[in-house]
Amino acid sequence: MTTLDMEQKFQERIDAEERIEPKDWMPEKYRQTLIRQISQHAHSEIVGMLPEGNWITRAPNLRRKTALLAKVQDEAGHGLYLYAAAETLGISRDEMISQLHSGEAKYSNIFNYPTLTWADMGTIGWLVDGAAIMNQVPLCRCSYGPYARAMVRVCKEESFHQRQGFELLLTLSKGTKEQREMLQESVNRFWWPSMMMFGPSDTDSPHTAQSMKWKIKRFTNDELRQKFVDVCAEQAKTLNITLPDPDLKWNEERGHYDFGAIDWDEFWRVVKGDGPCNRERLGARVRAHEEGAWVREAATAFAAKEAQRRQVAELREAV
Ligand code: FAQ
Repeated sequence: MTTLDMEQKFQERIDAEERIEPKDWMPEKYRQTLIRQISQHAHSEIVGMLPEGNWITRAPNLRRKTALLAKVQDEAGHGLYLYAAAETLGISRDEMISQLHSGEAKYSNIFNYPTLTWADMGTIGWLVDGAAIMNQVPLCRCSYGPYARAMVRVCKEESFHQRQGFELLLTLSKGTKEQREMLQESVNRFWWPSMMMFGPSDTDSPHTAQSMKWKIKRFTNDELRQKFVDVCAEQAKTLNITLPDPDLKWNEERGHYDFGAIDWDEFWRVVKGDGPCNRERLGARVRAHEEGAWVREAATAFAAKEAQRRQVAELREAV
C-alpha cells in the first residue's frame, strides 16, 4: 500500500468516528500536530499554577484556602495526564520540558498576566476555567484516544474550578462597595485576554482547517469564542457587573451576542514572549525544575533499588 492509500484509509477511519490509538498507523503530520497541541496544553496547565499559587498564602479564610489549594493541585495533575498522553506519540517528557524552558514551546497567553487582587482568583475560575471548559469539552471527542480520555477527567475537575470561581465572585458581588469595585476591576483586566485564549480568528489560524478534518478539533476558534461570549454575557448579569466591551449587544437576528474587535497585536506580543509576566513565569518554572533535581534523582535511585530487590526476590523464589 502506498502512503497515499494509507492516508486515505486513515481518513476513512476518522470519518467513521473510530478512535486512533498509539500503536495504529497515523500520518506523520497528525502525530506532530497532536504533540504540538497536547504539549502546549500540558505546559499551560503547569505554568497556569503560578498566577493562582501566588495567592494561596493570602486566601481570606480556611474554606477559600482549601479550595484554591485543591484547584492548583488539580492543574498539576492535568499537566501530568497530558504529558503522559503526549509521550504515547513518541516524545519524551524531558524533551517537552526543555522546549518549554528554552521558550521554544508555547503555552496559553492568559498565564502571562499578573494576579493583582484576591478577586482575580474568582475571575480566573469564572473566565479562564470557563474558556478552558468551552474549549476542552469537545476535546473529549478528539480522534486520538489517549488525549480524549485524559480530557474527560480534566473537564470534570475544570467544572469544579469554574463553579468555585463564580461562587467567589458572587460573594464579592453581594459584599461592600470596595469588594464590588475589586470584582469589576478584575473582570475588566481579564476579559480580553480570556477571549484571546481561543486562538486567532479562523481566517488567521494556520492549523484549524486540518485539525477539524482530522477531528482533533470539533469546533473552530471563532465558534467556541462566540459560545463563550453568549454564556458570559448572561452570567455577568447575575454578578451585577459589565463586561468591558462597548460593542457587546444581543443580536436578535443572529441569536448571538455581537462583540468588539480583539487586539490581535497584543495577543501575538504576549504569545511571542513579551507579555507582562512572560519572563517571570518562565524564570519560576526553570527555578522549580532545578530545585527539584534532587527529587528526580532520589526517585530514580529508589526505582532502581526496588527493581533490584524484586529481581533478587524472584531469583530466590526460582531456586
Ligand atoms: N495562547 O492555528 P491555531 C487552561 C498559537 S488550559 C498561546 O489556532 P491550534 C486550564 C498556536 O499554538 C489553556 N498560543 O492553533 C487552566 C499556534 O502556534 P504554533 C490551554 C496560542 O492549535 C485554567 C498559533 O497560535 N488550553 O487554561 C493560543 O489549532 C486555569 C496558531 O493558532 C489548551 O491548550 C493561545 N491562547 O488552536 C489552568 C487547549 N492560541 O503551534 C490553570 C488545547 C493559539 O503554530 C488555571 N488546545 N495559539 O507555533 C487547543 O484547543 C488549540 O491548540 C488552540 C489553538 C485552540 C489553543
